[in-house]
Amino acid sequence: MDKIDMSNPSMVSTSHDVEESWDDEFQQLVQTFPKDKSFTGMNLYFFQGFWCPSIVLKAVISCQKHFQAFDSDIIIATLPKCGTTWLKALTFSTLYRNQFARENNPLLTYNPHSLVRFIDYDFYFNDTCPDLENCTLYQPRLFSIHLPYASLPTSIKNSNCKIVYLCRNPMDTLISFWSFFSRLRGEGFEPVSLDGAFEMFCQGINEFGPFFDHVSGYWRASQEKSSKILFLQYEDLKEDITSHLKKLAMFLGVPFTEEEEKQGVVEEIAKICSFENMKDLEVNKKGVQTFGYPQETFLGKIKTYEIPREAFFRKAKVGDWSNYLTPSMVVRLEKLIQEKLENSGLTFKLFSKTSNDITSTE
Ligand code: PAP
Repeated sequence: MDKIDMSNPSMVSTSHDVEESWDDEFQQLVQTFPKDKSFTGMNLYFFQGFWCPSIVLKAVISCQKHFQAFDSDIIIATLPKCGTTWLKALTFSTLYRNQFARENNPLLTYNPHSLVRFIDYDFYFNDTCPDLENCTLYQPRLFSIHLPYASLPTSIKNSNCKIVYLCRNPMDTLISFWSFFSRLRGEGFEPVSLDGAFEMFCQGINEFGPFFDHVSGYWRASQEKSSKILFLQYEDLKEDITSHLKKLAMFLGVPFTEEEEKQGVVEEIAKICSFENMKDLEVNKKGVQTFGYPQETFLGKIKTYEIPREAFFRKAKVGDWSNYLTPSMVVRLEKLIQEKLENSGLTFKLFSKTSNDITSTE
C-alpha cells in the first residue's frame, strides 16, 4: 500500500489562502459576520444561524443564489462525519442499479465522493455559476450538501426534488470528527485537544453546527414533508441495513422488485457498500480525494483541496465515543441531548444492540 503523507494540515492552510483570495466586496460582507476558529484550525463564520467554514463560504452564497434544482434531483444532506460516504455509496448503488452491470458497480473503482459530488464543496467551490445541466454520470442528478435545511438553496426547498438526510448520535459524530482531524494533522504536530473540541461542540461552534439545530431542522422538515425528506439515522442503518435499503429505494421511487429481492440484489448492495468491503478496496486504501471540482473557469486562488481517501474509513462503530469521553463529558452531552430534543420525538441511540458494535454492557 502507498504511504500517504497525512502530516500536512492542508485544510487549515487552504482556509487562510481562500480568505486571501476574497475580493474587497466579499471581505466587507464577511466582516459583518461573527467569526470563530474551529478546533480544526479552520475559520468559521456565523451566517444565517450556522457556522460556515471559511473555505466554503463563498461557494455557499453562490449556490444559494444560482443553484436550480430539478424536480427529479436527489439531494443527500448530512453533517460532516455522520456517514456521508456510506450514504453516498448506498444511494448511488440503489438509484442507478439498472444503469450499470451488477458486477461493474463504479464503487469498486471510485470513491463515493467522486461519484456523488457536493453542491457546495465541489461544484460551486471554484465557479459562481457552473453549468450543472448534465454534470452527473447518470440520471436523475444526485448531489450532496452539508448545509442546514433553512439555508438550502430555495429551489431545493420549493421544487419536488427529494432529500435524504442522515444523522448520527452526537457523541460518535464528535469523536469521528476529532479523530479525523487528529489523524490529518499527523505526527510531529501538536495533538488536537479533545477537551477543546468537546467544549466547542457543546457550544454549537463546529462546521455547519450547531449540531442540534442542523438535526432538528431536517427532523422538523421531514415530519412536515415526509414524501420530500427521508430522515435516517446511522445507528439504525448499522442495525438493519436491508430494511433501510428497501425504504430508501421506495422513497427514491425505485423500489426493489420481487425478482430483485429473490436474486439478493438488496443484500448485494448492502455488502458492496459495507464498511468492511469499502475500506479494503484498492481505490479507498490509497491516494487522495480531491474536492473543489476543477473547472476551466476557475476564478479564485485555490483550485481544489485534498484528503487522503483512507481517512474516510476509520472504525464505523456505534458507541466508540465510550473509549474517549470522560464520565463528566458524557453527563454534559446527555443533558444537552435531553434539553435540545425535548418534545421533538427524536431520540439517539448511543450504543448498539449488535455485537459488531459497542453495547452498553461492555
Ligand atoms: P465525511 O463528512 O468526511 O464525508 P462521513 O463519511 O460523513 O465523513 O463519516 C465518516 C464516518 O463514517 C467514519 O466513522 P468513524 O470515524 O466513527 O469510524 C467512517 O469510518 C464511517 N464510514 C465510512 N464508510 C462507511 C461505511 N461504508 N459504512 C459505515 N460507516 C462508514
